[in-house]
Amino acid sequence: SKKKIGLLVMAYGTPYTEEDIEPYYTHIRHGRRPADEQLQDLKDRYAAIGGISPLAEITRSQAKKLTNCLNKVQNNYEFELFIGLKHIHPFIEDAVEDMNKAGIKEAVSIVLAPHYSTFSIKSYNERAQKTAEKYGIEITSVDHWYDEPKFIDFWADQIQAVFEKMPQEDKDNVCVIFSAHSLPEKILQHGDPYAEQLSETAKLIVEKAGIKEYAVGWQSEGQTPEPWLGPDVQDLTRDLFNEKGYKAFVYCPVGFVADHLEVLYDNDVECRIVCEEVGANYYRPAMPNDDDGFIKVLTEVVMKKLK
Ligand code: FEC
Repeated sequence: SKKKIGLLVMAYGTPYTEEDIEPYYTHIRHGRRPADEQLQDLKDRYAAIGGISPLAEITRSQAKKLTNCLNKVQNNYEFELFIGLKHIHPFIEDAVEDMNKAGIKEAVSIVLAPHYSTFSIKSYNERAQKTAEKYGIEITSVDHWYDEPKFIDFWADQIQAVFEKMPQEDKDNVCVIFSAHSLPEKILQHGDPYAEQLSETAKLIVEKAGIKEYAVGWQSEGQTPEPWLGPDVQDLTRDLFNEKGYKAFVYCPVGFVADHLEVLYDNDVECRIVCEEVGANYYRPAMPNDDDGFIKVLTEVVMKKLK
């Protein structure tokens, strides 16, 4: 008979209602309440993408489809899904507690973000492990999957699809900009692999898709006085335009896996504005979301970890 195993799918989380925005933002800021104008600014950005983010629904759908797919591709395990979020309920700790209540002793975890950083994946995994230890649950954690061949293929295909629909003039003068969420520059002092992993993802996609001109940048940086990883994608767009006169930019926020605020606002609103300023065309391939091809990527990553 099949062995029961927990599947802990971790993701960032998003406010479910407007009232959730303040506690959510406070949690992101490690318990420090944002100033009124910062809070208003965030509320305005959510309003600009339609009120609340589609992320909650997308995360749920990705996790459910992954569970179904895992239960289809093999016969040794029966995966039981638990969703744990970083900044809103159900929190990572809640998910592990629920695992314990369900009698789970062994689990595998994956974070819905491809690149490893001490600020991101490490903190998700540590929170899960800490709670798991309390209950004697053994969790095997996936650390990263930024170079998974099917993941590279997925983005290469998405970019090709965008190229195919472009007018020839854009195709001949296009630059692809790869990006991930910026982090404080100080992570580099501790040998954090985050920046290298983003470069590697970009390089692999470029090779696979036969892209001629590309650049790597960072986006969505925080509002703190310390330096953040750069160049920021907006500055980068202006610089690239001034140097090379590109007629089109294709934004690939490969550090994210869903349509959410950081993509729908920071790319689709803010980067588009810069493109309009300089007179270039804005393109962004579809995000992975719950596309079957992307679910296969995650399935393969989890299965490899169990072997
Ligand atoms: O609700 C939505 O649709 C958007 C969800 C969302 C995702 C996301 C991904 C990442 N973040 C990462 C790091 C930071 C750091 C700060 C920070 C701030 C915010 C704010 C919102 C927010 N993040 Fe986020 N992030 C999402 C949402 N993030 C809202 C607060 C307002 C703002 O700054 O825009 C800075 C904290 C500070 O101020 O000190 C650092 C990283 C990722 C990608 C990896 C992952 O998904 O875990 C890294 C999705």
